[in-house]
Amino acid sequence: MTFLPSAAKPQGEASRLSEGITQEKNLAPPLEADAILARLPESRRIGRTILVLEETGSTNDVAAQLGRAGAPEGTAVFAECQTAGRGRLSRRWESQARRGLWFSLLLRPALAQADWARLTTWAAVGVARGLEEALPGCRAAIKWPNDIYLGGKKAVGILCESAAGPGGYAVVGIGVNVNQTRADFPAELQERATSLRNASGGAPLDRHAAAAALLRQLDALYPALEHDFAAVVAEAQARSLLMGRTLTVHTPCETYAALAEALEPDGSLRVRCADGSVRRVAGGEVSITGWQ
Ligand code: BT5
Repeated sequence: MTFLPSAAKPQGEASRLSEGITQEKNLAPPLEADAILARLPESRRIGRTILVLEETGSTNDVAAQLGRAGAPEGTAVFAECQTAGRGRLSRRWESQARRGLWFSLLLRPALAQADWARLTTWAAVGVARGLEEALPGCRAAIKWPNDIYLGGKKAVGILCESAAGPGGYAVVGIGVNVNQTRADFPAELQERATSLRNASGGAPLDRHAAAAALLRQLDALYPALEHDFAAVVAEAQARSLLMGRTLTVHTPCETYAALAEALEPDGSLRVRCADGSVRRVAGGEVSITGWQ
């Protein structure tokens, strides 16, 4: 708790804070750090320390504050509710209380900071494996670069942020829809978003087991970030929703149509334009033409 930022409400206050929230929310078992820790291997790096907050603005901000304060690599910050959960370009991330897993990992990869961009691909593959462990039989697909889809709908968003320089750190924020029903999502997301519960046919899932599956898979894959990134990229490509499809690519400078060909060794996307030219898309936004 030494590192706990002032804006974050620790879990001990949960019962006092819960007055006035809906009965259904109260019925969902609260997330307990100990119940996640008990399911993790002793040797882990990811999830070495786990903090669960009842409410905060964004777990990415809490993890960044911990990073600046020198907290150890692998610290995981979960929040039951985020009041300012965000996606890329400051887009809103719906983080309904006790329905999902809203968490951020504090990392200090032993790589040149130019290679920290690998974290998005690593997280996408690790989370995809974690979802498949949590929900046996499901198939998790990656919509490059940072979304995970189940049954054609978005179930997870990933937001990587970093601070360069000496003492630099990276924060990997992961939002997993676990127990929402369709009606729990705002109207504009109901056709595009899903949860593990929806994908499994309706029964609520144990969020502790799901959190532990995600952390275990991310931990198991962490050495590959440094030593076998080609295998991570190969798996991301095999899981990709984009390959062989016509995309609309939006960059800050232009918008153009292109065919998704492959992932490059650094995790960026190689596309082929109508005139035959090949481009490498390192960031920005892609949408599949004729799709959501
Ligand atoms: C993302 O951004 O998908 C990254 C989301 C990262 C969320 C985690 S939660 C823990 C940590 N703390 C944070 O504050 N953030 C991270 P992007 O690709 O820009 O997608 C954002 C878009 O996804 C929105 O504009 C909506 O269309 C859609 N969206 C919002 N909430 C959603 C939800 N719960 N499920 C599915 N789609 C959602």
